[in-house]
Amino acid sequence: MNTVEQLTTVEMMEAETAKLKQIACDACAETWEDRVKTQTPHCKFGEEGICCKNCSMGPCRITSKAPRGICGADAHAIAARNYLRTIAAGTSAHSDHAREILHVLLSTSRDGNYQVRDEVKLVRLATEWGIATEGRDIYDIAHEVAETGLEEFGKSHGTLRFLKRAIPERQKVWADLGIEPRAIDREIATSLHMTHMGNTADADALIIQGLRTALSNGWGGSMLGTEITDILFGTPQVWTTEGNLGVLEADMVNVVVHGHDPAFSEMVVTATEIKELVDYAKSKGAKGINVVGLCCTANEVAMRHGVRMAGNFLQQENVILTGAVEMMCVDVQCIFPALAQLSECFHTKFVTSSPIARIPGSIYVEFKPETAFDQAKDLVKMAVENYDKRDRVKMYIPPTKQTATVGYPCEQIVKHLDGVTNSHVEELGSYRPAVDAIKSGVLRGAVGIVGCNNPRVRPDYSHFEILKELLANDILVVATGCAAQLATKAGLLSMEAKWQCGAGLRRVCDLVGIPPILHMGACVDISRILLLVNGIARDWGVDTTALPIVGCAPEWMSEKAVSIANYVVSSGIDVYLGIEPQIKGSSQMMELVTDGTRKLTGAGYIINTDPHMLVKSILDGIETKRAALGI
Ligand code: BF8
Ligand code: SF4
Repeated sequence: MNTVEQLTTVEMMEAETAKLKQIACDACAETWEDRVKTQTPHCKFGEEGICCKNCSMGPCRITSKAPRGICGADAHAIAARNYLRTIAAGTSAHSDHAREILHVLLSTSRDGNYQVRDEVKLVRLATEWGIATEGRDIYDIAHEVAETGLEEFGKSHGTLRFLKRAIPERQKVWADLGIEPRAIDREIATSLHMTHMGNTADADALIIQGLRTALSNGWGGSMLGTEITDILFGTPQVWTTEGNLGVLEADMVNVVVHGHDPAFSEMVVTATEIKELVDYAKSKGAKGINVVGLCCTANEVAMRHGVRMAGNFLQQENVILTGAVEMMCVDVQCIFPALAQLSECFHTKFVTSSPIARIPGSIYVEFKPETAFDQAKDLVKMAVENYDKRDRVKMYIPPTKQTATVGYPCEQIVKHLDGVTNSHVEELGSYRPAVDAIKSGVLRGAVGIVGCNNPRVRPDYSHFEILKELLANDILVVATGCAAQLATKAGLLSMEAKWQCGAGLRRVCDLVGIPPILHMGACVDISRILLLVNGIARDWGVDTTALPIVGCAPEWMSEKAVSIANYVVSSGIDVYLGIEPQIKGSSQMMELVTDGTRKLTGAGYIINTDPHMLVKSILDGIETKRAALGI
């Protein structure tokens, strides 16, 4: 039985961090906690979104005495333009990630560094896109799928292919609003163009372009990223693994993979399993090689290999502070540049691998599909050779870790639901059992908990409080990103965590054989949640807006998160935010992101920085939707 006492509480996590902080002080190292102090208070104009530096007549800052910039742009125009630029940047990150993965698919061959692991999914996608498969070599199909996917970024005509995956009601909303994204890059370029000095000053129009740009992420870049990653490295399976700093090993070579692009981390993980390198590690006095993940990369490799997870975003420095890491390999996104300097206080080799994320002080090894495996082997060898440089006096690995069951893409969820649909349910391969459980009230609804952790609030605390409350109230939770990592660290992804649940949810978990929080992957995999919610809406026969299903980002911080929030809202799903977006200086923008988008797409933001108030509003929102459905 996993009682509340057996969870790792935020207080326990903070106590471990405090010990590591002491090590940091002793090592004269600086961490984000120190920098938060020097950056506080934050600039009010930036916080409220009313500083414009889109031309060199500025920067212009809006106050009651200076209500317009030099060009005449007011607070609403400036906040909306900044907000759209944030969405465009977030969209670019997920989409460029997908583009890289498509190039890896293009590089695949039977005897190359990368192969196709999920041929069924490849053929299914080719068929969906009208690509011939009959009698063709699987690699010919893969290359044509890759080329077709790459066209989604820059095609001159039409709209994105994956929009057709949405329920017809949603497609109609998008068509009526004129927000069906065209090519992915085009929406990003249009957003930058619209916000260039001397263009759009109308917040309504900027918000609408924000919805369209964000859709090109959710139903474009992110969905491509997820699909192609599954084709390349396999659609995730259920694994039992572990999470938190205790997954680092005192007597093994520790290699950490951090970032987002699985093309890199997959190769590093594979290299750590090579006998020759494991033997080499043993010859250096280690018991073997221990590879662990951080942030979204942790989610990717945990779901495909069961690799253990060291932690989430704000834990990245803690991992190095243990003094037990021989190498940290990073690719793109959410990587603190501070890691380079911090690594210098220890023996850790900090390796960057992408031209997209160059960090001074790192060892830069540009990763290429043609040489990927050899490069990964060289890196792991370098890590092994670093083992005897470890200063054991400085080393402290907090002992805490929790068991986690991970790996629930839509395919696994459907498979598990099929397992309980004996004679009484007609269709296999549907979400009907979940729909029935929600209709009957055994489950009150479902919530997708996503996003980062953030020092603007007590890190991890909001996630923890909200998750516990949702489970106790019979809400099924799906999680991705660093939110899923917090659930891992806390012990809430354990099968045993059902003891945290209300009676209805516990019954469902027992019957279906699932933990109460379903780990669906990295942030790019929120595209899986889109398909899940659309699948449920289809099986229910209602629009997504009617479902007692919502999204929540309690501690979001990145531009990607703003883009995600906007595609979720565009997809008819309310988004509950625990961090305020940087638009407060414009009353019009605050109205637009809450009630304004609701008039357009049927969904909007609900914002509350108090996690207890936020979870109460989620529960109220779900009950309101249930009442409207008459259930
Ligand atoms: O894409 S949850 S801190 S790691 S942005 Fe980053 Fe936020 Fe973590 Fe993954 Ni998502
Ligand atoms: Fe100022 Fe207008 Fe230039 Fe922005 S675009 S910096 S508001 S003059």
